[in-house]
Amino acid sequence: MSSIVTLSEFIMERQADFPYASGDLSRLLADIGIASKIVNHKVNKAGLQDILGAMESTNVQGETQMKLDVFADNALLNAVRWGGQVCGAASEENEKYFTFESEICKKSKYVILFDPLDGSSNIDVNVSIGTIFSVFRRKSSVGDLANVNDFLQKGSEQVAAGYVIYGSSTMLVYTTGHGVNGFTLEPSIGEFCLSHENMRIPEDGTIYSINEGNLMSCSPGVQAYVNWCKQTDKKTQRPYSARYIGSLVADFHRNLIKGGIYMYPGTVKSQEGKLRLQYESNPLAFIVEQAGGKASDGKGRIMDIQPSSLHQRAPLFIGSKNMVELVERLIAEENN
Ligand code: AHM
Ligand code: MG
Repeated sequence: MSSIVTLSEFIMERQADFPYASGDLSRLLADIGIASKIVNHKVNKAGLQDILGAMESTNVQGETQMKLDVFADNALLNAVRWGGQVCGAASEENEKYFTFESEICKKSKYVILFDPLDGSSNIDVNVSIGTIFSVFRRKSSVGDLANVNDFLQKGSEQVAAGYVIYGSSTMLVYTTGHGVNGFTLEPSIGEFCLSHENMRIPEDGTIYSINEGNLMSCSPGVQAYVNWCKQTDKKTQRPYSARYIGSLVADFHRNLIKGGIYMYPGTVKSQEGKLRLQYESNPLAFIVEQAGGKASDGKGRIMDIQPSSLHQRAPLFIGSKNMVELVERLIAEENN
């Protein structure tokens, strides 16, 4: 039997690859692993504990928050605040970012941004949901309080990013810019164990994921691409399969493994689409690029966008390299 490598063992092994690393990032990743186990526990029990249903409060995007969103948000915030490896945190569920005032936090080098429970409208119907996170080195001086510039950095500045999918099994997938690795939670021992080493996304795929109900209000380039996906062509194995769960982490995870493209384009009503650049698109973009894929807003690289506000949205085309390049090309052609 091959030996099992747990997330903590793997993180520690990898830290040894960087001789000057202080271990702070490793500890932060371990804290996130622990928080996600707490969230996982709650997600699995959701049906039993009457925790389902909308709370009174709505989040900054005006959407109804589910109770589990609040729980996951608190679990992550507490884990990173008490872990002491970040000087601040921003979450999709909160309008303002948090600065952590303890001496240990003020002396830390990093900030974290996260979407604590993405796809939460799916909780009620037992469909996979996820947590997404993104870590940056702070811009402000070590010892000071975090400020807004720490959170408004381009995705290309990320030092780590990852997601947890609460699905038929629970998995944590992350990158620190040296490839992508996936860990499956083994419930009997309560540990994430290395299950998907050095994940690579196929350059081409046969799956396209988009909320096609919106297609008529998408740009002609996006419509042209979706129509192309549906045409018959033996050589490119078309028509492709349409697969849309409506839960970004789950749609992304499937396409990462099988090859495919996920799209949330701008629409007439919402030019910038729906997804948030810093909480959703950037972290997944970092992962997909590290796995050999691409992430674009339809015109250029997601991770090159300079954010100007904390909850900014951007169109997203993410997945297999050749698929993303083709949709970019069709968008450019239609625009000319
Ligand atoms: P959320 O952050 O409020 O959960 O919204 C993000 C979710 C994604 O998980 C999913 O891909 C998308 O919204 C689905 O949106 P739509 O229902 O418009 O297709
Ligand atoms: Mg979300």
